[in-house]
Amino acid sequence: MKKLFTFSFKLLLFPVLFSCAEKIPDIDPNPVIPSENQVKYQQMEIVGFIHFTVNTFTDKEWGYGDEDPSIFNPSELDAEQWIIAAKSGGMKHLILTAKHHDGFCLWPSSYTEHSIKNSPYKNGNGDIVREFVDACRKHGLKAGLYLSPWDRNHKDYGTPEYFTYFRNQLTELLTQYGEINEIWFDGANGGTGFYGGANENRQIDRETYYDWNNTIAMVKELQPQVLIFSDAGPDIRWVGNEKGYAGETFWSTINTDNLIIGNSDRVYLNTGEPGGKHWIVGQCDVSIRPGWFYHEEEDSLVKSPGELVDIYYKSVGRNAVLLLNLPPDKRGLIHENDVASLTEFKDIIDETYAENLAAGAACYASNHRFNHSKFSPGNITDNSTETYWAVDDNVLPAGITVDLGKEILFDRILLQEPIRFGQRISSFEIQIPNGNEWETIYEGTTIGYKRILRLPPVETSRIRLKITGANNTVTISNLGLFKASLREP
Ligand code: FUL
Repeated sequence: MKKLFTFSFKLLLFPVLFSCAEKIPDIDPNPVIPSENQVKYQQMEIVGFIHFTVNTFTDKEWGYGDEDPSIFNPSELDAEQWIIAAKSGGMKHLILTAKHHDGFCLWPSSYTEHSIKNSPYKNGNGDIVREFVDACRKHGLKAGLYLSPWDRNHKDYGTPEYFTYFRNQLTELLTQYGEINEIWFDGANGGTGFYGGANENRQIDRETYYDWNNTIAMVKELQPQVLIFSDAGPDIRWVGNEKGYAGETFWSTINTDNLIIGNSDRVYLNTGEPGGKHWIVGQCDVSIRPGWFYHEEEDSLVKSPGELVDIYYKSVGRNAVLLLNLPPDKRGLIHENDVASLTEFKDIIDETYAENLAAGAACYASNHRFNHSKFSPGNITDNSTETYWAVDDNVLPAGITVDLGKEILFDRILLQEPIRFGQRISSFEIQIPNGNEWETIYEGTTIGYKRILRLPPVETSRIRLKITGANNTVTISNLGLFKASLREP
């Protein structure tokens, strides 16, 4: 009875609400939603890493910190070549290792002699951070910087003096190079090192040493728009592995109270938590080669376009951002093999997603909010992530059918939620007609910003998305159908 009353009351109110204020009552956002900058970051989908330091010249992955700066001498360094290579792989943003664990600085920091200023590169007058940010800007990419908290060179590492040094370096990077889009804090911290000649093992308390809350506040004060990556965010988070895979169930929400930079539960990072109090974009880091730095013997071990495509589906296709590393070689250039594989990877993705076979298809849903066009079922096939289908509150399960008008063959399904309202869907099914019944051909969990399903080829004239679990009013912004490029694995 009460339900009936609410229902008819809503109907009565409906024309009044729309005609008077012309304001359509939207769905309520979830308690936890992304910031505008986090949405923009997620929309970039593929970003890149540039790992470059003394290791490139010593053939190591982790420099000890005792390297002589004179070994750092790239013969043909061209930061624009990095950017052009990155763009051919679809990257919209790059992150450079301004300082890796060895402590060697790619910019002439005033706080140390262990830097490019004591190298032969440009007779000690070089600044690769500057060359990098300038090249990014010239080619329309966003620039981010990696500053390793662990420093195996610095004599004071482990004492409060080093912490001041670390903050001074952050200040240099955030005040001398214009707008920086991301600061990347690595979790690897503590162990053996040169430490100014002490050659010992030093450990720090990962929870307290960097006074992270205040360090993060300092970074944001210097550049309010900058996004900070670490195991614990606050803006972008590690997904618990360096293989480029997000969990099949992947929530952008998580509780940072359970996270410590460099000491977090990897399984938790890999899935997040539906009721998590913080929105932290997942970022899947992986190198195009076995190592993060360039090693000649890995020239034949560059990941194939097919392997990169697989990683794309396990990162971007699972609601995360792909961070792919391209390490410059001793010349200071991204190697030809890496460029070739990256370019073909992007061509394959572009070929697959060139035509949405569901574009403009008619859609039907048993329910759409207030029966208003703002929430119309057709919004999921209009190729816009700004429009969305939504149902009335508390309608679950919620089904929507896409009528393709004729039999269509596809093997990729792309689903999107309008994440400005939060992440809602926890379970769904994909169904196709089988006689008079709907047959479920796929069962999934999360969707988020983007979920791509890889299926064996399906031929049908109608497809139904049935949302069976959600933490708030069901809404979907996009359903796309695609046929994979024949070059896809
Ligand atoms: C790790 C580091 O130890 C690796 O050298 C690399 O920088 C990778 C992205 O993060 O934790």
